[in-house]
Amino acid sequence: MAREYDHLFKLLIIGDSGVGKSSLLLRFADNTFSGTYITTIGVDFKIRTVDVGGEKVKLQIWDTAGQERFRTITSTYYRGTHGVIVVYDVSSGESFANVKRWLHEIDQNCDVVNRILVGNKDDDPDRKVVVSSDAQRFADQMSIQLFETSAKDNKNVEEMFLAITKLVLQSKKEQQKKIADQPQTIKLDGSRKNSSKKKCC
Ligand SMILES: Nc1nc2c(ncn2[C@@H]2O[C@H](COP(=O)(O)OP(=O)(O)O)[C@@H](O)[C@H]2O)c(=O)[nH]1
Ligand SMILES: [Mg+2]
Repeated sequence: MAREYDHLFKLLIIGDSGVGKSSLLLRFADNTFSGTYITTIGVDFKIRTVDVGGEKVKLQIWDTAGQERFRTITSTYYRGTHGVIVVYDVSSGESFANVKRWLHEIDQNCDVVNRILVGNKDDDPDRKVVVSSDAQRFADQMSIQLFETSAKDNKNVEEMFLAITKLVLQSKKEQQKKIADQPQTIKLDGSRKNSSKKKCC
């Protein structure tokens, strides 16, 4: 029987309330969009399996269920996370200004994690206040890839999720290679080095 998947990754979507996190998840996982505020999607996460270069990657994507209103997310959400999607709304300067706080929160909870920056609601030029070039400059400074998306118009959503998936897959392969290249040493006391609690994955 064919294997269900080759890799299982946990992704997290964070950012200010109302920027469209739940909408991005519903677009990607169910290909639907609702014009109303999505207070809850009924479950903590959604699953979608994607193909990356012939490998099946099962994504478990967690939504924050409204706790982002308090501008902080409990550290249990971050546990075991491979990739974090940080979302702002291109029609809200405040949500863009808050990206720094969200990045800081990731740093506090994770030693090693892949990140991607997303400017959502990029579907109405009249309402756009976060200029692409400013966002791109900030993303470059932080060494993060930037995607401008619209969950409403289904613009760049697939591309963005695939990009973070590829980053996570690449990190996993680099890590595996590092381990394979290391000389084999067995510690007799069974202790493990590097058992930092903060490490997300
Ligand atoms: N124009 C536009 N509106 C969007 C988009 N994504 C979400 N919204 C709307 O923004 C509001 C908040 O979306 P929601 O997904 O609940 O945001 P969350 O609080 O970050 O999860 C809802 O009214 C959505 O319909 C988008 O890409 N374009
Ligand atoms: Mg939501």
